[in-house]
Amino acid sequence: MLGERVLLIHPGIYDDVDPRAFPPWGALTIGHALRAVGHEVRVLDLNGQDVAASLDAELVVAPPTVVGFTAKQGVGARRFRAAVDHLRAVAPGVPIIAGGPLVSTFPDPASPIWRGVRTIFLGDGEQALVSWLADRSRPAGLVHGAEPISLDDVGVPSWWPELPGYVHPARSWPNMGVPGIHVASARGCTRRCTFCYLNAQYPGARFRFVSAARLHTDLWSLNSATGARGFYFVDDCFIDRAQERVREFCARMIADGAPFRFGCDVQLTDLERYPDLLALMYRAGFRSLYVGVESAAPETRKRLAKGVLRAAATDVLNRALDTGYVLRASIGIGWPGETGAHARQTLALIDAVPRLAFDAYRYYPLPHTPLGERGRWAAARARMSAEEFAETAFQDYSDHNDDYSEIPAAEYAELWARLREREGERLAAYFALGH
Ligand code: B12
Ligand code: SF4
Repeated sequence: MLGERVLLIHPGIYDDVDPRAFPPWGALTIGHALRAVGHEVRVLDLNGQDVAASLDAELVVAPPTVVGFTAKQGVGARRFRAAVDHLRAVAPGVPIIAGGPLVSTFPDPASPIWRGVRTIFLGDGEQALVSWLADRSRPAGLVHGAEPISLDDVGVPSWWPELPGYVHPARSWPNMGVPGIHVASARGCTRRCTFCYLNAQYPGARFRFVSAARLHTDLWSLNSATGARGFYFVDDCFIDRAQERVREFCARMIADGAPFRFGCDVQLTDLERYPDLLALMYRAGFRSLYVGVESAAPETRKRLAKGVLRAAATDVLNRALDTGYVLRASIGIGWPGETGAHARQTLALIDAVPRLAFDAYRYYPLPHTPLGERGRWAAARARMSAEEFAETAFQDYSDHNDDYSEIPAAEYAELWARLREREGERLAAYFALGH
């Protein structure tokens, strides 16, 4: 029964500048679970690679008996389709399966997006895939994932021999000043912003995490396997509601003499309410924070359920900067109900905090999210054919925009151009900071 040769593929995006910026953690955690029960696992990250040529080379080196994809919206979905179509042509007998966030967004196995795919898996893949491989009938269609009983069973695995290639030099990590790597140590989030994919996540968006003790051990293992001394958490959420895990993790790192540097996601309300926690995190080695600002207008923030600030956002951001952190934020426009005045409030916040770096995007309504199910675009989606709806999987925040706001088109174009211009300036300044 055991001993399958499983090839796990991350279709990736075209990123010629830095194709090894993010390890394919979904594939690596599943690979960890499959290896533990005796399967052979190889992971292929196609980020920045030619899809067909890379697949052909892999099929020669190590022909798999099962191929599994991490499927994501946008460019990743286009490359996923290209890879599936290629495999169907050159290796028609090999069963193809898929998991990842795109399954939560498009859970109908009959959707054209899954053409040629035998089974799709909703949610956490580790146990679901182990059970599926153990079942000789290899059930087709939709399989509901099962959460690992504890994420400590998965941890932050360092088994993949290619991980050292994802370590980037100190100059890539402003304010951290050590060679570092992006890592994933949790699932879900403590919040429920109305635009967020986590509302549609299966089996649930409950915040689950690798314990402080296990994380501490695994980061030392990663350090010895890769040489990384900086760890930037890609987790949607690092601060648990009771702050037990984050505080225990900090205590362990302080006891070790704070040998590593860290970055993680936070919310504006965290910066406002927990200055003592930020100070503790700083002592433990945290230096870089990614802030989910999204908008500065209170009306928009309320619609997005981003939390209410009592102090001015400018003061909140400046205080964190003065504590010694560098901040990079995610900031969008085109929100439902947003007016030109609201978007200008966001631009004003950016102008008022010159040290704030940020990534700009235009709102895109994800299906099954509270905001994405409102109004005219949800109605328009309901009228689409299955083919047309599947095509929307290829759209994402960066390259597709129907403008869902109340801002007149010309003003919207101008505001977006201003946001992009500032984004470019701030990111350039951010990376020029060095260490
Ligand atoms: C880091 C990250 C990135 C990195 C790239 C990371 C990389 N190499 O994977 C960067 C910054 C480049 C990036 C870019 C984008 N991203 Co992104 N990203 C993330 C983030 C924050 C973490 C991913 C991660 O490592 N998770 C940890 C691992 C352990 O979880 P996982 O991959 O989901 O894997 C689990 C399950 O999904 C499942 N699973 C995964 N693969 C497989 C395969 C099989 C066979 C099975 C059975 C199960 C299975 O099992 C795994 C373990 O339980 C997620 C949010 C999140 N928390 O997941 C968003 C997320 C994946 N990104 C998303 C999006 C939309 C994008 C962009 C399109 C956005 C944009 N336009 O800029 C781009 C382009 C990416 C693309 N594919 O086209 C969405 C996907 C939405 C969707 N419904 O598909 C997410 C969910 C966030 C969101 N805002 O909605 N992203
Ligand atoms: S804080 Fe981020 S990950 Fe959590 S619900 Fe809001 S947008 Fe989603």
